[in-house]
Amino acid sequence: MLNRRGFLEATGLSSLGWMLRSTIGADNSSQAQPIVMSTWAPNAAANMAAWEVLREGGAALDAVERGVQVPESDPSDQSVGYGGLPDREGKVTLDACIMDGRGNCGAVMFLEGIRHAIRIARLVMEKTPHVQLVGEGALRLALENGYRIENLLTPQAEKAWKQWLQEARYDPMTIPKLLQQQGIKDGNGQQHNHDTIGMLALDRAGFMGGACSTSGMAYKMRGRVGDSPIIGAGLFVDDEAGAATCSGVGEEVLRICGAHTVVEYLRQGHDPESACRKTLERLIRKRGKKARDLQVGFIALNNKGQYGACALQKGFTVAVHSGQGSRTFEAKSFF
Ligand code: SD4
Repeated sequence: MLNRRGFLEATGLSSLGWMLRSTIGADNSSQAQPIVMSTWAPNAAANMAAWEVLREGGAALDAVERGVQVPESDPSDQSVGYGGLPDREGKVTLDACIMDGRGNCGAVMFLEGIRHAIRIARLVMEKTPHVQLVGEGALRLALENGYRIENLLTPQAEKAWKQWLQEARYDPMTIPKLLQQQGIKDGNGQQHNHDTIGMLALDRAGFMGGACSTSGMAYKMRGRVGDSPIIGAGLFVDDEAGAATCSGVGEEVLRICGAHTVVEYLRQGHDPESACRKTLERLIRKRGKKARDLQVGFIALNNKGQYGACALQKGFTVAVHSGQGSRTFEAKSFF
């Protein structure tokens, strides 16, 4: 199946593509200033990998796919890919999605044994007529494309799971405390389990891309899928407005179609931080006092390259890289 670029080349429409690009692109100039941003400050390393692609004039979609693979391969990152904390049955199951700003997207959920879930999400996008593949079907696509099954459960993650089993109490807000008691830090140096990577990018041609990858909430029920691989919840990208992604308790993000809601606020003219804040206000209105015990953090990048973030609780950090260098900051929060 042809991807968008292949289609444009094959049909001689690439000049039309260029015209569209300058009409709907980042700032209506022929060259945008590339930029990449990610959930969680320690993902600055992932941004660097994405930046290598952007700096060379590469596509935002390729950049985010490259960047997200960094934590997917990092055994000390306990929320993503290899080394991710397992479900309550001791199995590591991965969720990921990828999207460009023209509505092309792909996702995998409940994928086992393949560390680079993001690559399989891209295969779904480019090699199938579908957007989402789950479990065995997603695994089959990976195997048909040359991937091999590997054990993603590291000894450290297994040890943490066995300790958790002693009480076996699932509560997204107390699990971070448990990990803290166990002295377990993830690869991001964070002592909690909300470390999904969500990455957004704007490339030189003015196109946007986003990717999100996670092992989900630690000790979840078998088969549980959160927000991260759901287009519109964990990630949404639209060249006409901007892009958003998030980290935190997926059930809460799903209730408000989080990332899509942020992008719609961008479309209405809100700056990125305000778009994230308005979306969280909606969550707070729906959840009332319960919101005080939850963590959700959004990041947003508009098609002019402006960015922002906001979270329910303190401690949600963000990493940004552009031609001006690297920056990390803590998002403003409600509580
Ligand atoms: C989920 N949003 O599966 C993810 C959790 C998360 O780091 O952010 N984990 O609900």
